Formats: sequence, structure tokens, C-alpha cells
Amino acid sequence: MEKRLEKFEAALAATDCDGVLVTNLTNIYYLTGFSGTEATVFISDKRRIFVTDPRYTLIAKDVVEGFDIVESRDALPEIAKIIAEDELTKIGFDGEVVSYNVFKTLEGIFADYELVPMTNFIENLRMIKDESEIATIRRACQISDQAFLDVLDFIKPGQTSELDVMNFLDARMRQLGATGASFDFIIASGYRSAMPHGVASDKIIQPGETLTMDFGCYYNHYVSDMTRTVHIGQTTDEEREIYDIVLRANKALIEAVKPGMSRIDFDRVPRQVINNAGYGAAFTHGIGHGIGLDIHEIPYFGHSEEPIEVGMVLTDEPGIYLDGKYGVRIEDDLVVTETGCEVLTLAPKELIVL
Ligand SMILES: [Mn+2]
Repeated sequence: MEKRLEKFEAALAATDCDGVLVTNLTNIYYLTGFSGTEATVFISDKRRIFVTDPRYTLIAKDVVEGFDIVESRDALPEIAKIIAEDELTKIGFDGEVVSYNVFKTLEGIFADYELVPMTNFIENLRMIKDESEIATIRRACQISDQAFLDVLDFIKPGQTSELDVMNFLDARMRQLGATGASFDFIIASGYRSAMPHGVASDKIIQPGETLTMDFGCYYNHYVSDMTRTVHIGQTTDEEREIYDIVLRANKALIEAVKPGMSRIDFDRVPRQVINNAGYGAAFTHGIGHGIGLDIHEIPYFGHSEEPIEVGMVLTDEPGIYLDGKYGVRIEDDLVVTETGCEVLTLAPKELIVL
């Protein structure tokens, strides 16, 4: 944590802000290890303040190191009072997540300062994971891998609904050590699998259908996010071909990823495989996103020449969606290494027919 704070302070020194007000709880967890629901943090080159209300004071004193811990139900005026003599001029705030109403409040309380929105300031630090973060995400992925293997035995074509699958995966991952689902699972069978974000419904999974399962868990605050598509009963030649194209796209990216690759190319390499097969128009979303404390976090791809860097954890999730028929998506989580990448989701992805 202290290392993380030092990185934060080095990044702050490179801006023209004297201090930063942090209100986003995920960012506060990242900087302090505190995971309660009420806290405000202020960091300048003069001090580090952690404010929480009386419900959390004891936990904060136990967990949070390197900060002055202040108990208050009204954090912002309290911080303004503490820093009044510090001769600060510009104060940054996590502009990405502060609502207009909160901003008006900030303007009132910090009227003597210039307020500067610091978009993605902490998110940029979060983008590069350290060894312990990677180990945690690796474990979250192992839990998802195991739940996927187990759900294959659970599914009874003609009897099991999409909601049954969702609830099985959720419960199984909790049994394996997860603290919860990392998002609303997409469990989509048959014609519904053509909807890239078809959340689970009460539809029964029938023989002859494809079944797309996009799911993940929280493990020690970090997420996993994986997708597997399986076939039920029998498959057609076209279904096998579509599956093979998506799998080749997914693998092409795993082969190609290395530090220094541009974000545009991260999207382009797998998309090219699908384009070349003639299904470019049916791949209707971006190739992936960063994961970590949030299920969707920077970087995103497709528009930026900025490089992929060692320590990023990224999803690789090409798909083909045939409206009215079915869809296929395969998603892995990758961590970028010095020489390429390590695939964290290791559940089988050769075509499975149940
Ligand atoms: Mn994803």
C-alpha cells in the first residue's frame, strides 16, 4: 500500500495540483485497503487525511496506514478546515465520477481553491497490476474455470433454464471462495445468444441450440470475466465454422499480444480474422477491456495508438452474432508479460457439444 501511495504521490508531483480529493470508493480501496461504504481521502505533499463516519472509525484505524484518520459525518468541510493553513492553490478531484451536484458542493466548500478534474488519474495507476493483484485475479479466474466445468454436468437440455445456469454458476463460485458475481451474467441460449448482452431469462435451454455463458466472480475485491459458448445436442456445419472463426480470432490475439503493441492493433488483429472470414459486420462490439477492481476499466481499444504495457490485465472476447439465429463469443482474461501474455482463464475452449 505504501508503494502504491508513493506512486500516487510521484504522479501528483508531475501535475500542477497541490492536492487531490478522492471520493470514489474503489479508488479509496486501492489507495488505503479500506472497503467500507463511507470515506473521503485527501492527499497533498503536506498530509494524507482519511475521513470516515463513526460506524467505520475502528475498522479504518485497523486497516488504513499512513493517514491521519479523522472521524466526521461531514467530510468535505472537515478537510477544508484541516488544510486551511497549508497554502494550497489547485486541488484535483476524481472528475470521472463526481456528479454535478457534488461538484457544486465542492465549489462552495473549496471556494478559495482552483478545482481541477483529474480524469483517470488513479485509474491510470490501477491499469498496471502488481504481482499480488495478478495473483488475486488468477485465483478469481481459476474459480470461474472450475465453475464452468461443473456447470457442464448441471445442464439438462429441455429442463434447465438460463436462470438456473446463472444461479448455479453464482452459487458454485461462492462455494469455491468467491464473494459474489462480478456482474449480471449473460446466459443466452438459441436465438437469444445472438444478443451480445442477453442477460439470463427463464427460457429453457433446448437441444440443437448454442449456449453463451459470460460470467465471473469477485475474489478478494478483484474480478474475473470469461465467456464460453457450448452447443447442445447437435451442431450444423455452419455453427462449427462460426465457432472455429471466433476461436481463431481469440487465439490470434493471444499469439500477438506483447508489450508495446498499440491499442488499435489489440483490436485489429482478432477483428481481421473475422473480417477475412466474411463476418466482420457480425462482430458488433470492441475486442475487450481492462479488468481489476472493476469489471470494466481502462484501457479500452480500437481508437488509441497508446501501447499495451506489462502488468495490464485485459479481456480478449471476439464474437459473431447472427440475428435471429445464434451467436458465439469466447472470452479470456490475459495478463501482459515481458515476452507476451499469460492466459488466466484456462477452461477448455475447443468446441464442446453437450
Ligand atoms: Mn468482458
